[in-house]
Amino acid sequence: MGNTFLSFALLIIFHFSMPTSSMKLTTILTDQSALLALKDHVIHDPENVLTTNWSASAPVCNWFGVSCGSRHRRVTALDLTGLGLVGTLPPHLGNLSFLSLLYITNNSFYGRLPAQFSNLHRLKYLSFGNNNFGGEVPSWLGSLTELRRLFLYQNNFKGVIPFSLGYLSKLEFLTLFENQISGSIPSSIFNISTLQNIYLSYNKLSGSIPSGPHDLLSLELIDFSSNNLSGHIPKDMFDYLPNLKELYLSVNLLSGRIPASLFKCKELQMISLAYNKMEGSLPIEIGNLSMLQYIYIGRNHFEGKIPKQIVNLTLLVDFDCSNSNFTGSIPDNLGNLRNLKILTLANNSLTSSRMSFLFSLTNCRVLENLLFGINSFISGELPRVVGNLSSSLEEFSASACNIRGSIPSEIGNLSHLINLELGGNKLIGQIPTTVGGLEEWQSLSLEDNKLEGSIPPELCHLNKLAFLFLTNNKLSGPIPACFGDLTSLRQLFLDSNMFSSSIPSTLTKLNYLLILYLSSNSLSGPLPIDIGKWQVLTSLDLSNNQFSGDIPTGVADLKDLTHFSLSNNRIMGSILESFDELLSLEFLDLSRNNLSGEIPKSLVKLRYLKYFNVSFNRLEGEIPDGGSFENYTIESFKGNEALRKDKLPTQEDMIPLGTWRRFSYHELRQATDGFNDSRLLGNGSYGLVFQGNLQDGTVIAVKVFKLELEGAFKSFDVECDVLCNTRHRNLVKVISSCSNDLNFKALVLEFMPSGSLDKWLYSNNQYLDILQRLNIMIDVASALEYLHHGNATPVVHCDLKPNNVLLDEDMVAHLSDFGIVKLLREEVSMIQTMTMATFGYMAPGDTSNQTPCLFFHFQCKRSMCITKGIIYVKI
Ligand SMILES: *[C@@H]1O[C@H](CO)[C@@H](O)[C@H](O)[C@H]1NC(C)=O
Ligand SMILES: *[C@@H]1O[C@H](CO)[C@@H](O)[C@H](O)[C@H]1NC(C)=O
Ligand SMILES: *[C@@H]1O[C@H](CO)[C@@H](O)[C@H](O)[C@H]1NC(C)=O
Ligand SMILES: *[C@@H]1O[C@H](CO)[C@@H](O)[C@H](O)[C@H]1NC(C)=O
Ligand SMILES: *[C@@H]1O[C@H](CO)[C@@H](O)[C@H](O)[C@H]1NC(C)=O
Ligand SMILES: *[C@@H]1O[C@H](CO)[C@@H](O)[C@H](O)[C@H]1NC(C)=O
Ligand SMILES: *[C@@H]1O[C@H](CO)[C@@H](O)[C@H](O)[C@H]1NC(C)=O
Ligand SMILES: *[C@@H]1O[C@H](CO)[C@@H](O)[C@H](O)[C@H]1NC(C)=O
Ligand SMILES: *[C@@H]1O[C@H](CO)[C@@H](O)[C@H](O)[C@H]1NC(C)=O
Ligand SMILES: *[C@H]1O[C@@H](CO)[C@H](O)[C@@H](O)[C@@H]1NC(C)=O
Repeated sequence: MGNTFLSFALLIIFHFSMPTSSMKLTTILTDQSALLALKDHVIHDPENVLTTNWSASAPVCNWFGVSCGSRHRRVTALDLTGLGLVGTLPPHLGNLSFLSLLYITNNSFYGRLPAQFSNLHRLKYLSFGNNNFGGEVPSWLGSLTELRRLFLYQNNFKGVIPFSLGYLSKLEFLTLFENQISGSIPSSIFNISTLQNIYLSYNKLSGSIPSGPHDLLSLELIDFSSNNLSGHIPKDMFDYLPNLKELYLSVNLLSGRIPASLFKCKELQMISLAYNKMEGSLPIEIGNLSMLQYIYIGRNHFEGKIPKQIVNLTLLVDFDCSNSNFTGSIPDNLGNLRNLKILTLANNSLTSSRMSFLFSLTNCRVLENLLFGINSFISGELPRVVGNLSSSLEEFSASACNIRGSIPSEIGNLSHLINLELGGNKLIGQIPTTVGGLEEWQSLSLEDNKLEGSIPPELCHLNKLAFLFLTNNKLSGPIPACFGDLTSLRQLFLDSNMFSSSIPSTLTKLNYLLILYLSSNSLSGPLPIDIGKWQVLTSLDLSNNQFSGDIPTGVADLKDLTHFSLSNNRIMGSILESFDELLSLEFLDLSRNNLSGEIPKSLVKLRYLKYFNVSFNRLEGEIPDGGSFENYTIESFKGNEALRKDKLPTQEDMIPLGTWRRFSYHELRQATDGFNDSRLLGNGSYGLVFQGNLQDGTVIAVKVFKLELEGAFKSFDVECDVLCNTRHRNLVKVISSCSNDLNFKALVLEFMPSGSLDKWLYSNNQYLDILQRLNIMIDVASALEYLHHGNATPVVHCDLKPNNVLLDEDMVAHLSDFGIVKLLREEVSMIQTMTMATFGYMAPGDTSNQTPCLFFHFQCKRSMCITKGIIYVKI
């Protein structure tokens, strides 16, 4: 206020006393008051720049960030970049009529841009980048026709790109990335013949790219990536962009082929089309773009071969064609690409005879990342020549490529390797001892192979190793005691191997361990007494071993633990009261041990606990009440003879009521148009199945039991019993049941949109390929395996046939119709299994001359049912 008044007073005095130079002074004072207005609008000035330096007693032209013209002394530039200022911009700045540069970059200004700025007709350089400005991108920007650079990036601008920007006929840089701008790209901006760089990435732009030809001789960079652009890239887009060097169109919804006009851009150094829906091949003309350094075309639907012309691109640094549909062999002369640093071929259908491409790649002496995993047709052994790959190699990723044979010891030569991925192959033999030399190693993935022998102690030298994945191999021997030296370890997966002996006491030295999986081995002995040292552990799975002794009290110190399984061991003693301190727990499985005593009441405090299982122990007393315990079913507690059951949910409530949606007869009637025939999906052994549409749009299947049939009541009970007590991805899920005493009983089931397997097998117009058949087979076998072994009471389906196998939208099979299952309760199991010794299931032979292509067959032997999926495929 004071300043403004003073300026005003001065202004009047000068007006009267010095009339000749009044205009000049007036305008200098205008500039001063505009800047003081800005100072007033700044509410936070962390470096006190404006507060201390912008003083009315000093000439404006000496103020920090201000430059003036040498003759007229008017403010020509205001650069306040990176001062951490917070506030708004006052309209007064629109009075700085000589301003040619206004840089407000890297502050925290907010609010809208005042329309008065449209008076700044001399502005050439304008940046509001990296602030919190909002509102629409103003269309008056189009009147600042002297603009060369317009930077609005990293703000919260909304709305569309104004068509008027096309009037900025001298614009060279248009930079709008990281805003919330929507709508389509106006064709007008391609009319700006002076444009050099357009950055529109990370917005919400949609629609298609304006069609060409765009006659922009200066244009060097187009960045439209990370938007929602769709449609084809216009054919003529690149017709007259002879100087284009960088093209970024990745992460959009673009479709169609790469337009031929692109290959006219001989200066191109960067092509980024990744994450789109583009198709067709990578044209051989790619080899003509001899300046190319970066090609990113992964995550599209490209197909065909990688053109051999690619090896002419001698400047190429990075080539990524991953996650597409490329076929044919990997070129054998990629070694010509002497500048290649990153080669990503992963997740295609590429082939290579004996991995011959690796020999040539040894010539790429600066190669850092080589990824060719998930190419199931590669196959062959890993040649010893991998040891001759570039010594700069940091990543070698070849998972799921059908690699056979053993890991060559030469891998130990790759002294800068950080990440090695060879999971999901068919590797045999031992882990080579030479790995001990790979001091930079941080991640080693060898899971899902057939590696054997013991872990070489040399592995313990890798003191940067953070991730070790050895799951599902045939590794044996003890866990090396020297593992305690791997102090960087964060995740250790040794599960599903043949490790024996006890957990070495040194393992608790691994203070940073987050995940430890040791399940399904032959480990024994007590749990580490100082288990509490694993202070940041979030997941601990020790299930399916022979661990014994008590649960150490230190467990209570594992405050971050969310997942804890000790299932199927020989753990004794009681469940510690202090488990109630493990407040992060979501999953706790103590089933199948020798635990005794009571379940501590305090466990009800564990409010995130979603899964709790103490079944098959020797627990006694009452099941605690309340908290998350309200949600557990009998499954969690069964097999504990002395556990008092009166509090347990009754059969009707077996799926916790809270999670059930209740339906009235009326609702179901409405959903199925009064059980209309047109809604009929099928006819089960004891009921009709209707499709129902609930008012909220959910589609359900309603199985209405034919109560007039003898056995239907029992069937309802049995089906309820089975479905309510079993949960498996390949069983049809029950949503609710509805029963009004005597005359209506129904089950509300998950709707399976793809119908029954029967329908698919005998249809003339629907067809399942071999892979789908195999998957269905596996799904059904998994369901049976679960029914037979996954529960205390084995369940035998007894009516397995294609029309009881239902398919969801992803063609995952779900077994249904449990109306005549047999529950092999312990007391009768012997007798029943005897009679079932030759029991088998087979789909009824068909009547037409079309042989069913899929049979199921399994046998029950002794007290165990063994599931054997046998597929007869008709060719
Ligand atoms: C204001 O900053 C400018 C540029 O850094 C400097 O030359 C001038 O001396 C400063 N004035 C005051 C009063 O601090
Ligand atoms: C803005 O700040 C970022 C991060 O501190 C920095 O990288 C960038 O160069 C700055 N921009 C300008 C124009 O100073
Ligand atoms: C581009 O400029 C030409 C000539 O200046 C004009 O006729 C045309 O309408 C403009 N197109 C767009 C989309 O602005
Ligand atoms: C992207 O566009 C599609 C249609 O082309 C639309 O369905 C989707 O909602 C859009 N996504 C965003 C984030 O705007
Ligand atoms: C690409 O190069 C080949 C030979 O080097 C030439 O015949 C062809 O015309 C070129 N294609 C284009 C589109 O320039
Ligand atoms: C790959 O090609 C096959 C057959 O040409 C097609 O069915 C499949 O959808 C394609 N996959 C992708 C990811 O484009
Ligand atoms: C690739 O280079 C070779 C030799 O330098 C040349 O003969 C061939 O024509 C080039 N191919 C293309 C497509 O440019
Ligand atoms: C492989 O690529 C396809 C198609 O882009 C993608 O859907 C799939 O998730 C990828 N698989 C992996 C394991 O990345
Ligand atoms: C029981 O489960 C329901 C549904 O999953 C959930 O909303 C509720 O919070 C759970 N109750 C407790 C006490 O955990
Ligand atoms: C110019 O800016 C406007 C606000 O946009 C003020 O209201 C005017 O007082 C100011 N003019 C002068 C001469 O300072």
